[in-house]
Amino acid sequence: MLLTKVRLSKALQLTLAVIKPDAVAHPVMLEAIQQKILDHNFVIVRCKDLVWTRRDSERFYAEHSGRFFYQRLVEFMSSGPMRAYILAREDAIRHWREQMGPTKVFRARYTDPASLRAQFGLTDTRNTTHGSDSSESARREISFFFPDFNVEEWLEKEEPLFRSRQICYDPQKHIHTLSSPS
Ligand code: 3AN
Repeated sequence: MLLTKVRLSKALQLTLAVIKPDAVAHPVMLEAIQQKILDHNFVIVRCKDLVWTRRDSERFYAEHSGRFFYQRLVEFMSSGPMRAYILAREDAIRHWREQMGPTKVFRARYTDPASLRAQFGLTDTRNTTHGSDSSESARREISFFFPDFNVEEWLEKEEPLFRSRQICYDPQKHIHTLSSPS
């Protein structure tokens, strides 16, 4: 367990972040993305590795059915292991999307060369990461990936504790936990 030095003074927002199969397949990319999450002071509330069925992929991306890239997307997202996180931070949704960069890798390389998609993205489909784009989609997506997690309850009970107590990082489980009150 590592004690972190993060001071969390502002209200924490939750977002859903996913490392997609293209990046999980490469240990160096996976490690770099995980490090970026820690370096940018996100609190990792939950983390899990999972593999989607094609049906999971179709349900999650239902809003894109009919788009030219839909078949390619659902196939890719059910092609191998992914890592999903619930992240907390002040303005977490915007900050995580900033770290990802634009959807299109070619554009990302021009406009946001330090972003994850610019650095590691292969194509517009295989673009390393996912992040919720609003608090409504964060709620929906968190419950899609973590059906047992209660957003309201966490915001009410855990959020104040994460802001008032010291937190520790568990490198084995890849999550932050509260240190015991002194
Ligand atoms: P973002 O992930 O940046 O929020 P969305 O929600 O528009 O982007 O698209 C969901 C996913 O669909 C993207 N992450 C990407 O994998 C895929 N996608 C979006 N646009 C394209 C495109 N023009 N060509 C290929 N794949 C795309």
